[in-house]
Amino acid sequence: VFEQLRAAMPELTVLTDPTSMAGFTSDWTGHWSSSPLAVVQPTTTEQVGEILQWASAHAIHVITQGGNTGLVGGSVGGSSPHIILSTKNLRSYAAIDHQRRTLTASAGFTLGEIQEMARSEQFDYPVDIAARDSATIGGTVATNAGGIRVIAHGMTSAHVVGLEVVLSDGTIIDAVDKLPKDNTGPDWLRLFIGSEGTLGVITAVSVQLSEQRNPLWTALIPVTSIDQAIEMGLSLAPAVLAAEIISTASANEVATVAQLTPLGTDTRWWLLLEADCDFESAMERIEFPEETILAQQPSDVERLWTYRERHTEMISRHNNVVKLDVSVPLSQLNSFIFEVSKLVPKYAPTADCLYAFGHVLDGNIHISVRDVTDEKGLTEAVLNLVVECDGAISAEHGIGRMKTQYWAEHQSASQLTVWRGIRKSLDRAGVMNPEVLA
Ligand code: FAD
Ligand code: LAC
Ligand code: ZN
Repeated sequence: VFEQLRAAMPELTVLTDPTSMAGFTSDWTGHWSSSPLAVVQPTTTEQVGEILQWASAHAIHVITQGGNTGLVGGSVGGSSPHIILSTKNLRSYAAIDHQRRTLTASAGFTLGEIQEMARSEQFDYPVDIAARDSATIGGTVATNAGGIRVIAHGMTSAHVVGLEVVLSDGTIIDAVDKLPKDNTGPDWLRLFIGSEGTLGVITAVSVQLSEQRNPLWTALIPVTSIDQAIEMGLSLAPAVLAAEIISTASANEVATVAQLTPLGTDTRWWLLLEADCDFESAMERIEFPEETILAQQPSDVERLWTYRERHTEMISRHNNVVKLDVSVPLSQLNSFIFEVSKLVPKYAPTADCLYAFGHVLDGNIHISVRDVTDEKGLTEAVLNLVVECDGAISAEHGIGRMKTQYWAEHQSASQLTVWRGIRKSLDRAGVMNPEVLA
């Protein structure tokens, strides 16, 4: 079946042998993998169009893959015949429009590269995640990535001002250069933000840039409870630029991996707080405990962030890990984590197998559990608790393969009908990541 594709595009990279495909066939967690017919690496939007037309004609599923850092299994395929369409080589265009303060780039640039381009012109692209040097700008839009600066700047969706997308019938929709004021009908292109490869391939993105807001101080503060962390963070809003919670136990596991000094053990939690008010005015509102670690120089800032940012990597070294990413109303976060810690021993050897960390002021907590003996049981039990709290079963990672079944069971019939109608009208052949959000 590839002859037609190869004949139409002799210059297209089509990998079919298992060794060259190996870097694409397992996701970052190692939990999800697939055996694609091929990995294709287009370099232009037109090539993406031809590939999709060809796949639709042959009923071959298309799994779009950016940096392959997604944590919910959406970037690899299932058991049906599929190809992986890697967007990493879509790198032909990147430019800043100074007048509008926007940056437009092909989908394959990494988030880190986009941040750097913005900074080099004294702007800021304020979406930030630990996977910045691998995740693509297209992938961050496709997942509506959140991360460590949402509290100050919002999710990816807050910054997207234009998109170029290709539908499965090969149609190219070029709306990358939209005017800042364009109210000509509903903005249905925004449906592609967070669509996880199910509606089409995002080939280029235009984002609004911001003024740089740099922290005036960074501190790691011992706290006795999640509620205390929330109270401290809220007392400084809107100067807060990041507010992240980690437990002493998990930070000390990171310390071992990253060769850092362990944190004191007299407290259960630490709050990593950054703000752009001066520290003296912060002290008027917060009573910083004596053990607070205040960064004195840039290398300290980096060190304090290492305790937080290397959590996902450290946890991935364990076996049978379940990673859940949820949010609940702030007022319920403390009790939610307490309830989760009570149910963990039913699905893992001990309560110590739980790692709870994350973007505390967003109500977004990452629940990871190692050595899980009943993955489905644990996942359902935690997600049921989330639903009871009127929370969201995905805060920022998306639904992917991992949560699709649970998601479908908890959508109302009318919500599912609307979603399936949208999907059918944009992907008539039904080939775009069909097992995700299904
Ligand atoms: P991939 O993993 O390749 O794909 C993810 C999904 O998007 C798939 O369903 C895929 O089909 C689809 N997709 C990708 N590119 C396109 C495209 N161009 N067009 C259409 N569909 C596409 N996420 C957060 O939100 N916040 C965090 O703080 C955060 N921290 C992380 C830290 C680590 C260490 C790691 C490994 C991951 C983290 N993530 C985080 C998750 C991940 O980095 C994000 O979901 C990221 O946006 C995925 O980008 P990607 O290019 O790697 O996409
Ligand atoms: C983080 C990822 C797991 O915040 O979202 O580290
Ligand atoms: Zn996160």
